[in-house]
Amino acid sequence: MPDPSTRIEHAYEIARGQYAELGVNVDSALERLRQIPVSLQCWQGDDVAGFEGLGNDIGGGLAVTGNYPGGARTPEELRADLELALSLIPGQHRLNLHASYGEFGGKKVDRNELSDEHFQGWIDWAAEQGMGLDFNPTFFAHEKAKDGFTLSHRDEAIRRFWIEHGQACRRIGAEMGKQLGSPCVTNVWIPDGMKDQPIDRRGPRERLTEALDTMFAEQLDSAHNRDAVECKLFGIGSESYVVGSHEFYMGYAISRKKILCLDAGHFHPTEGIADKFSAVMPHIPELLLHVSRGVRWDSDHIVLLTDDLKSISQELVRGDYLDRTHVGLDFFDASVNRVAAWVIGTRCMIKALLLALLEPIELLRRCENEGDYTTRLAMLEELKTFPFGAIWDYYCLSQQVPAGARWLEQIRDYEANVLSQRN
Ligand code: RNT
Ligand code: ZN
Repeated sequence: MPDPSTRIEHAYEIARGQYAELGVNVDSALERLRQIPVSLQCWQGDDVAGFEGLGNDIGGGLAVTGNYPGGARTPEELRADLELALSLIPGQHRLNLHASYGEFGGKKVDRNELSDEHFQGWIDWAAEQGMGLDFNPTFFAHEKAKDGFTLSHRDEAIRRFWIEHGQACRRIGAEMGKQLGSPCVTNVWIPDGMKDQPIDRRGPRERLTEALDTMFAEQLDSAHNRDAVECKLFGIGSESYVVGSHEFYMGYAISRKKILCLDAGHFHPTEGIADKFSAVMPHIPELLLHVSRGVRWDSDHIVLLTDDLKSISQELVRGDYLDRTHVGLDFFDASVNRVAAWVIGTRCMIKALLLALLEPIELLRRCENEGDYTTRLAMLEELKTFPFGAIWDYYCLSQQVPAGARWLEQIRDYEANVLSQRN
């Protein structure tokens, strides 16, 4: 038996030849893949709890289910968990932080008083890791969000409080981007909405428009901070009306030149986001993705290599949108090892991107342009049994991360030695 790396290299050479027969240059596909950062969501590590001492009462219609032991309780633990996850994922990636993950040194700092000093620990750590940061104001898990409204609240003082929070977060994002030399995408998602039959759908949307305009008024260098807005169809407790709906934010992003964030779980269950990229991209500067997996509802299951995920990456590659797209993950599952959750989901995201980069796009496009839909269909099916796994294993090997399921051994060791000591 040859040693695993010799076997992987050998299989790679054969697979590479097979793709080359279709005109696919595997080496350039891998080179391109290396340059696509995926932004890992910090909140998978601790069930969206954050470090403000609020525990699991996150509100906003967000539900984390499962009680697998070992969730991170401190910034140090979360960073250690992330370091392990990152060491098992090929490529250079980013971390997506929420404002509730600041380091407050035991002091009570309210959301409108946040500043970059509360995130310096994260910035320093990210610099050590050579990774960029993305950011999110936290418009939930707070006394002033309890009645389901934040930026669109009818009470001017509450609105003002959340506007100040957003303003503070944009400045923090800019500081992160400046210090790390890589623009921070600061994404706004608010839970605002109503459970049952609203009489006034107009008022909250007008107030939200105004609040966002005020929040975004300060000009920040786009080399440091870029603003994104995230829409949603409905949430738990906002089934009848969501202020920041798709139409709302699409109009907002287009008219204000903001990044539109499409979360894979934020539409009707049979509606995929992949088809939307080419519809919105002619009108917006950049796209942010929250790649997620809804099972029957926006359940934020761990991302797997599903047809939905494959379509998302195919559309990014086929449409040549990668340069204008920020790929972020948004899932949180507390029913399995949380570090493994990051590794599984992120590796699947990267696998899907690789699969898309390995498509014989020119050949498929030629078939389509010639009206030969028979070949197009036949080829798409034939590609499903191409030796993609050999290319993936080689990519892992070349990025010094375990190929195959061997990464799990390290998670098991960590669980036995570190996670099991937490309670
Ligand atoms: C909620 C949105 C939002 C959150 C994170 C934690 O439905 O998807 O992106 O998941 O901010
Ligand atoms: Zn999201």
